[in-house]
Amino acid sequence: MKITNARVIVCSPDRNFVTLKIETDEGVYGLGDGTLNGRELAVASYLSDHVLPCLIGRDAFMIEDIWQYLYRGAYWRRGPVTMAAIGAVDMALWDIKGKALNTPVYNLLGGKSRTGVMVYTHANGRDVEETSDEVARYVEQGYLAVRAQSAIPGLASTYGVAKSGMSYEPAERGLPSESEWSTTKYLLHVPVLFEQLRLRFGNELHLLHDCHHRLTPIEAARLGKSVEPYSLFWLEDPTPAELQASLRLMRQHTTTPIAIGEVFNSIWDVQQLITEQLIDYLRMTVAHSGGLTHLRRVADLAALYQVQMGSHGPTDLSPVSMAAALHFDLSIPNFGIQEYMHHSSTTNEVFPHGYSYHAGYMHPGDAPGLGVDIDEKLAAKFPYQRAYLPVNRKLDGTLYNW
Ligand code: KDG
Ligand code: MG
Repeated sequence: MKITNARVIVCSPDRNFVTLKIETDEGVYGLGDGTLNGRELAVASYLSDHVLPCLIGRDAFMIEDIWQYLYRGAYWRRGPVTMAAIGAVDMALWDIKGKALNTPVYNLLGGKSRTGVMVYTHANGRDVEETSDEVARYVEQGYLAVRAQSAIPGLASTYGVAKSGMSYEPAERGLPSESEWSTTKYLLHVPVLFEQLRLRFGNELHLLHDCHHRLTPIEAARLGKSVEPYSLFWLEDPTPAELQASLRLMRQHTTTPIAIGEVFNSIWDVQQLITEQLIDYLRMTVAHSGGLTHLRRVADLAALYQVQMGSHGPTDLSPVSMAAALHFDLSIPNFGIQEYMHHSSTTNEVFPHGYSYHAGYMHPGDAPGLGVDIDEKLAAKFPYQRAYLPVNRKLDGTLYNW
């Protein structure tokens, strides 16, 4: 089955997405997601200008060889733009193979290891009470796990918390806005939030929290210790982990489980975190980690060290990524939990899909391939709009870790 055409579709149905469509001489096509929040056009150019011309005429079934060709052949390895582009190609090829063999992608990955994929969703609010009411709303919908974030008293805006009356979306249209940060205020506030949530919801609900890389290792250790009484499912991105060894310090002080990895792209970015058992959950995602071909290798390494996978699944990955993640989660042995933020109805209309949610679990569906399509006519009505993630500064103006 030969690749005859490949093109990038950039659209913005409420937010920007980069979708790759690969077509073959047998009429079967596949979709891949190459969305990199705030840097979308860099991936689109990497694909259109440098990768796609090399794909024409290749055998679409040679997924491994094409992966190695794009990774090793480029000379310049790793990095989010490169790995998102390779990820998009890889996803599209698994989609094609599934459709050609008339089976869902999870069957190509070894078949189901479980009946459903436990997901967590996001509750956030302007104060503890509003966040708590959001958690209650999701508990009513059957969620078994909820990530809770609340605005920090005394700060004008907090990343990860929606503006009043709007659903939370990480990027904002236009040039980057700036948020304020105070570690002192944050460390005082988070234990109060979780104390209240445990009082209201008891001990069985899985509660998660994202620090968005804001703390130094010793501050992260302190936070991990102070929330121990509230048994978090995980504390995410407590400290930026480019310096993987810094997690040793946190580990020495707390038994709160740690999740890291949504900004990482290759097995080399997490090797020390995994082999020294410095984390409990790995957040790398199919889209930004070179696709299913590479993430499977990462997951296998993680399994040797009892690290479970807990993939990133925000709205800034398209439904194509969500589907790929669910096929992956359903099949791997060391699955932990999957993030699930809800796409807008316009996004869902542009990307019709077969995955579904029921009582705390998701399922990718049994359609051949990934089970997602794109309505190109509708997508064309929503052209790209410049958008960025906010920039973060301390109260004295210092540009701070994000
Ligand atoms: O693009 C960045 C967002 O996806 C990220 O900030 C959201 O931290 C996030 C999460 O855990 O979903
Ligand atoms: Mg996160």
